[in-house]
Amino acid sequence: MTTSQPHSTAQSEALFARARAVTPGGVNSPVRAFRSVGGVPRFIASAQGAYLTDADGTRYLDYIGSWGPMILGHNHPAVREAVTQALAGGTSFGAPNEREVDLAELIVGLTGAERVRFVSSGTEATMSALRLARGYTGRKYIVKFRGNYHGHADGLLVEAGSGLMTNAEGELGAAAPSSAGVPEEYAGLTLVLDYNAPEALDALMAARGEEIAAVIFEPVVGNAGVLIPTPDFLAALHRVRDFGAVLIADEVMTGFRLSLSGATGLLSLDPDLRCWGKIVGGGLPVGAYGGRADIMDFVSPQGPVYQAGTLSGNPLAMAAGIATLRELKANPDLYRQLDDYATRLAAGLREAAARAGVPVSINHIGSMLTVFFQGAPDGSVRDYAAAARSDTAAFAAWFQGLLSRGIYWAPSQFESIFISAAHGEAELSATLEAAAQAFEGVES
Ligand code: HOZ
Repeated sequence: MTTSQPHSTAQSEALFARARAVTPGGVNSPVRAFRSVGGVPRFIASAQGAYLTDADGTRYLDYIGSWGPMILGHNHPAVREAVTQALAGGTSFGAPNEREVDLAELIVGLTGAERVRFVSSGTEATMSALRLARGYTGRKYIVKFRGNYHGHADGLLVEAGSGLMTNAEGELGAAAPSSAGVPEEYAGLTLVLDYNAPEALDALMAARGEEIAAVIFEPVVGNAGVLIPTPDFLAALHRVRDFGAVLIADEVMTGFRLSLSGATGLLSLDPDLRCWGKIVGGGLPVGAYGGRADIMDFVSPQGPVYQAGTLSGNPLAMAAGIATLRELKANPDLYRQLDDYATRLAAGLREAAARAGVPVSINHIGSMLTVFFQGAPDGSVRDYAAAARSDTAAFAAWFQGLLSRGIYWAPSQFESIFISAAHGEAELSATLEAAAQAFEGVES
């Protein structure tokens, strides 16, 4: 697996050409287009365990895991069985069903949230949670952090992370770090601060706390690459409630991934509301938001804040989510296993990079990890500006070196990788061997 091979990409190239004719940029989500790393995006034909197979029949060891939800590995038998069973009973009702209650009870039991509302994506979850916070407080302004990404709702595409950290040509920061089409009046209601800067947050709250409806944050950032919060920053986040602001943890990536109770549980946080996605749907399109009953009861039809959706609580998606959460609940040791894999992966990558003379700084927590191509000490990349100092050309060369050796890493410097239960010893050795060779091909 680790020999660099000129895999055929003819089928992916042909599909990409067809896709470009009918879809903007040939993809349905920007990072997938490989623009910041170059080359042909692989069109995936199937996925099993820790592996993806593309349209040309090449098998890749997958570190994206659909950007998080495939924590059990692709096509896990329990999830497949649950979806198959649900399918026999119909695909959508637009009416209440028992599985919604089952999944909500599971989430409430695992996280301590008192009420949950299902939607169909993480973007819908954050957008709805913010409307709720505004309805609950009667205030207009929200606070977010530079490089945090909370989906693509207007007002959240302000100094955002993920695909917004690179422009179409993959150049860092060359495009405005927000989107065209967002009226400045909306963006003006979003106040942006640096992540891990508790003094700035305290100062803003002291000056304008009475105007702030909500502070939304990634409890561990995945969308600027992995950034880990400092205890001081977490303490400052909790102080925003002294001003009546609603504290919203965006756990779309971290929920049920960093622990059974997410980053919130792992880091002992106590947000008012949380947003989920990814794992909650076991790989099917689901998002959710939930938290304190007195706030959640402002949601329609109980309260005056409107939010609705025909596909919310979809029976197939609920079935996949229930099966995934039940598996996780039945195997709590999995989190230790994932952390052990990631810790050994980080150590091996550090060693290999040092041998090749390539400066890297690795951030890792649980099963999330980013290799920043820069010489800062490990753990010191703590905000957007620090992440942005990475050498994206060196990252792209390393990414291509991995891909040609059958390892599918996240195709951007500013994303996390996600490890699954299906990643074992063979996968770890293959990755470290390929990574060492790929580092040799990076000009430093
Ligand atoms: N923006 C997502 C990662 N932060 C990628 C979504 C996708 O391409 O599926």
